[in-house]
Amino acid sequence: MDDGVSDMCLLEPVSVDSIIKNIRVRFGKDLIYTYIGNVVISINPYKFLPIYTRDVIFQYRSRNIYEIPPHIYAISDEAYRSMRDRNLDQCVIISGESGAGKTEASKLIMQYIAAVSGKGREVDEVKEQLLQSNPVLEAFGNAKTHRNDNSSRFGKYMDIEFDFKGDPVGGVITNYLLEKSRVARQSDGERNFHIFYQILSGAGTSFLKSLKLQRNPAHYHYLSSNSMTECLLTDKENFEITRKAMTTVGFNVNDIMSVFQLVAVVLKLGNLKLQHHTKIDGNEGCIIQKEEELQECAELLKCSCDRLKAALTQRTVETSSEKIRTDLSCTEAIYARDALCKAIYSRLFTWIVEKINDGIRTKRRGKKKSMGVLDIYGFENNGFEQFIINYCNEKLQQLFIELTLKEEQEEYIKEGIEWIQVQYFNNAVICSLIENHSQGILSLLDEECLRPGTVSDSTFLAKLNTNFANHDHYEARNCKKNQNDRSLPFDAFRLRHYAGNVTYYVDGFLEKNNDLLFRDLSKTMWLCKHPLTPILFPEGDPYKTSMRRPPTTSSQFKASINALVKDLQTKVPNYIRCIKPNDEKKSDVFDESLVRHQVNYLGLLENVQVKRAGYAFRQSYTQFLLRFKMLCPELWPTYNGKMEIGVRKLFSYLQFPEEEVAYGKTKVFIRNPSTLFSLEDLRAKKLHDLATLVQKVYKGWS
Ligand code: AOV
Ligand code: MG
Repeated sequence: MDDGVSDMCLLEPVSVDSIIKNIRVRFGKDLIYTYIGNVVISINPYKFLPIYTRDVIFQYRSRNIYEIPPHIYAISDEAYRSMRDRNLDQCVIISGESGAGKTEASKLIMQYIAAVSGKGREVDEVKEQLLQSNPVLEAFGNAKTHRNDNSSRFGKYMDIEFDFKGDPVGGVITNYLLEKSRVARQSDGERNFHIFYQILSGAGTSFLKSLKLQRNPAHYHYLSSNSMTECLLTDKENFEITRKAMTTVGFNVNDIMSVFQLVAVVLKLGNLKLQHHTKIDGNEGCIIQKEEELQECAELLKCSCDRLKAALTQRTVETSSEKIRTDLSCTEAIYARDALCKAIYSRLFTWIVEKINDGIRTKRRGKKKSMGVLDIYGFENNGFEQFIINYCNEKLQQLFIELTLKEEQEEYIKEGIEWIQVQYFNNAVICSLIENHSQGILSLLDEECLRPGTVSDSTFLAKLNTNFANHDHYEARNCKKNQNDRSLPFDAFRLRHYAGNVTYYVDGFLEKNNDLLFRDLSKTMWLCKHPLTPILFPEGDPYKTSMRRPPTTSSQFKASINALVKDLQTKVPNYIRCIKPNDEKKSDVFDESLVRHQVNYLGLLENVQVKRAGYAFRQSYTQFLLRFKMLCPELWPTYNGKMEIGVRKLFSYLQFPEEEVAYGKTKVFIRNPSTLFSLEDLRAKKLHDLATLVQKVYKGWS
């Protein structure tokens, strides 16, 4: 029976077609994992497979990755042991498009680590907290989208910390940019964040009543702005899971109440009907119809109804001598209401992450080892948030290229190993187009946001067009080269990303990047007696006089992504590349052109070529000899010659095939992992023989 090859380095011939065929054959047999060296390629089965049981976990425990079939557990084990035994901090970088299986993969890794690491009351508690942080974050940060019923609408990096024995002692979660626009509006066929539906279908009647909520989601404007108004069957059960998980990760009854009060406030504020109103003086204004809902919001927020009403319908302009109140137009008031709801929800989300961190933060002192798991949102089409998400994916692809294609090849050349360069597409040029310090898209966006005068999304677009008219990866209808491209709208630009072309509509770019909230609103939130709002809106503190402008969304994101990349670079990377088999979320359906597209942009062919022509293992002559010189009588116990000569003597004594080894300027390179395993086996046997000998001698003496 043909199961394909488990490591694509063994493919003959190597081509995109043979890679796809191999993935297809394996997918047909539910073999969803395949290696390229130590990179795991995972294809989403969209069905339950019996490959994640405790038995399977224990099969993978402490085994070399080539001994048993490819699995995400194998790479988890490899990374875990390398961290525990060799003291090398690890990171697992999971990439792939929306719905490819990244989040599931990240959970499987955590499940594996929890199962194979030590036990004990304290350690078990930490593990439980780390695992239970997932349902909480998914309830508040995931939503049903066209591409994925449980799509992560935020990026997550979980750094798990271990003690010297390799037992988890804590962790830190970093979250990246929640897609908060979803709070107020979703595309047709998509849903708001899960928690809204969970609470409506899962909370008991009295709890709902205390939150002043009605059970029917269709009652809420934010949940019924499209066709997906229904709660799902699982929402009810998931509410219980979320609530329990919140308790496990350290939320007390009051915290939980506070969180749900704010969730309720968001739904209720979204329901406020704002109506155009012409005042007696002829000026335009806006009134809130049916004030009961407003009154209930004020009760939940513990603030005065009048103040809340004023903040939602008026604006105070402060000059040096006086305060002037002006009425907001109806459009402005709706904008302000939605902005407030988005701010409450996204800040609440960040607060939840911080709260979880308070619970799992390592209390122990001393040096710790760490393993980071990165699960970021997949590549997407369209507006500002997707632009930021795609920028992040470009950065991660760049890191992949740096570490697996570029550095690898550069090292062979540096070490003087004979090498034919494998060509690959380097996306550094796109990263630079986006983030270049003074002249990238992000800096031009910031510049436009801060520039006085009449600025708008179209002045921003015009600026991009002037700056990037000749850039190979930038296209816009107003650039000469694209003038006749009718597929390009006039109010958009297109980037040629490594993963394909994406058209971005500029509508909302400036506003979303500025992310400013009317001061009346932040001040009102700060003044509420609700336990969380003053924490969520520190800038509303009227005693704080600093009027410094908060950093823009994109500059915050850029800084946090660069910090992330820096952190990842200090660790040994492990890669999981997820592939989506079809766009219908169906099992057993393999859409060849969709897979081909992903195989191409993930650079799998180049990955195989570099790995195949390269060497699986390398080490400095000195370190290598230190470990293995005992296998050669001429070197053992002491050897004072040149290190490289020593290693050559060792291999000649052991009679390994010549093509298995290459000698660089400072390092020895071994082609196949099996050779290294043989060396390790020989060493283990030698150590055993030596120990037996020592025992005999000792017995002889005593
Ligand atoms: P994503 O994280 O890559 O998308 P998920 O991990 O949420 O994708 O996977 C999407 C869905 O595919 C899951 O809800 C499962 O139904 C199914 N699935 C994924 N992996 C497996 C597996 N190993 N076995 C069985 N089913 C699986 V996104 O967060 O949208 O970028 O933004
Ligand atoms: Mg996800």
